[in-house]
Amino acid sequence: MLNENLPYAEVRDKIDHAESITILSHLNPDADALGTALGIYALFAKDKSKKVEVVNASIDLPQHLDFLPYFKKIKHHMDYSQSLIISCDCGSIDRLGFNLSGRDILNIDHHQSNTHYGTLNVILPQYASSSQVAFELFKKNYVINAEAATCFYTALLSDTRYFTTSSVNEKVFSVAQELVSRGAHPDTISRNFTQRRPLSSLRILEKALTSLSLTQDAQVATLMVSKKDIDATGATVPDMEGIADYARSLATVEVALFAMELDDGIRISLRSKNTDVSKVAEAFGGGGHKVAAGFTFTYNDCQSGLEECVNKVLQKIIELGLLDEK
Ligand SMILES: [Mn+2]
Repeated sequence: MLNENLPYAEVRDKIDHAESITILSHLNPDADALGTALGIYALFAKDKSKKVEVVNASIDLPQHLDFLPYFKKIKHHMDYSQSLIISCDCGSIDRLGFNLSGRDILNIDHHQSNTHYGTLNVILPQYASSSQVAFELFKKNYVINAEAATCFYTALLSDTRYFTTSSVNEKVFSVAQELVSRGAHPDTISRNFTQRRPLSSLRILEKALTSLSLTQDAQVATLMVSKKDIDATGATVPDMEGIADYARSLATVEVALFAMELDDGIRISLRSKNTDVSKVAEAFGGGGHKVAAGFTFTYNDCQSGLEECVNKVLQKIIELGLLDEK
């Protein structure tokens, strides 16, 4: 079934008129960002009439996603200066990591907080993943081959936490079914996605769990890892994805907060069961979804480090009265 509200003709027109295309996704990309970008890349990879590049500004990519078709094609700089930009899963233009002023941008996303920075914006917050948006947008006029289906399915599996989030509905399963019918293999993808993590990801999880503390009648859980922990385990930012989910899994916990002391600032990842944590992230200049959001404190904001940052976020959760609303 097609969604007739989508701008199929405008998208095809933009792509038809573009001599070259640059597919971008957000800094520190997750599986939805890269799966969506690589899935779109797969639609054009064999089309010799068009120059297409897939680029992400972060050097550290989640290496366990290297099973995605065309993963090795991802570059960290843009070669085309006049190309059509297709941005994937990225709520604000600065999170793409390049100067894109004056560029033609097709913005494909599902973040409620998206700032509509594109020249054409296809933002569907009711969809479970950006790959679902891309699949619905491209399936009318482009052949969704097995490579694209594999990428889009992986992205959907990841953003729905294996089909367990509140965004999962009948439509999500029908998209999954359409992707499987186009050549995505659920067993291979699940095995590749969940059973190839590096040792450093468990070592840093151990450090994070040791720091667990509960406040607000055990409704808020905090976890943190210091620069020292990160150095000692050799963990990368992608290794730390999903750590906040462990704290959220506790029966009493409504909001989980995970703080990472990184080189460029202290990154805060927020997860909740039902509380709207995107309001907290937005208060600090970040964004995200109702139950999964994040932002980064620069060291100017938080000179005395991790604990001060965590306290600021706890204060904000209380100040916004979020725990009372749920
Ligand atoms: Mn996403």
